[in-house]
Amino acid sequence: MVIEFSKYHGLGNDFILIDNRHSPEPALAPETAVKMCDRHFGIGADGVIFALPGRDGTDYTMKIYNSDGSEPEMCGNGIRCLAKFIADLEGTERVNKSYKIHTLAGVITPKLESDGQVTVDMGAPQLTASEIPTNLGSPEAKVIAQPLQVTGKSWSVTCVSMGNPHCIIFVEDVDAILLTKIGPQFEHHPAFPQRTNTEFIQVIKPNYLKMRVWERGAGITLACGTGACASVVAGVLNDKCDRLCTVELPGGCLQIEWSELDGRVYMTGPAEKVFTGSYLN
Ligand code: ZDP
Repeated sequence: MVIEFSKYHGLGNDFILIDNRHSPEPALAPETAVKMCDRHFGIGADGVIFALPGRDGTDYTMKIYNSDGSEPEMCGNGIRCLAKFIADLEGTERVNKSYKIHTLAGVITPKLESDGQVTVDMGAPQLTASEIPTNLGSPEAKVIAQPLQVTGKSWSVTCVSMGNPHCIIFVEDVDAILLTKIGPQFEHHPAFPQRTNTEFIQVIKPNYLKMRVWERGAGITLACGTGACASVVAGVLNDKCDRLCTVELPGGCLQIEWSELDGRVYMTGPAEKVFTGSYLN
């Protein structure tokens, strides 16, 4: 079988995009997505994203597989890529166009800006332990600067859901963190029944954070949009940063605002098409 695809990235967080507008069922099984994401034996990507028909009055539905075949609820960099992919498929004038996208984290609305960036209304963060989900503290309480034992050490963690789970840790020096060793131990810690994405954050200035991420189901990536949003929310909850903040990731910067007016998080960043191709399955 030949699978037509397009390759996009948002700050080096890269995705294989599939036109699946003809059916609500994704054209590929998760095992095929895993093979396509392999950087040596496949195309190479952090995930596979399908543009499916809209559900419940939305324009489109986004379905995503991580590179390990698991299915996350949401993907911030991925939805910016999806917005550009849809504009390319529709062949429409892009500027100021917004789309209502159905995701497992609710309706998310990306908008194409005149400078080529994409701003996404990511919705409101969820903060109670049961929503994240984590079994740290009581189910109805927020998890802010709670101690968690990992690698024989106590870390102060703050948990935020942007539809998908995030565990945020503020550190003095993000470059000193041994991500490949520590990341998996957070991801698979019994405190997180759905596993977790883990962000290490260094506060450079109140309006500028430096972040490194270990993603659930994908490992080290160059950027994580939902993670950048969750980190600014965590920074505000800990009085460490402003509500409007630049987040520097290994792949570049995102602008994040946790709006005081409506409580929603807005993310602005780039999304680029790299190539198209045919994959032989
Ligand atoms: O929650 C998860 O399992 C993540 N690995 C999903 C992907 C998140 C992403 N990096 C983002 O930008 O939000 C794509």
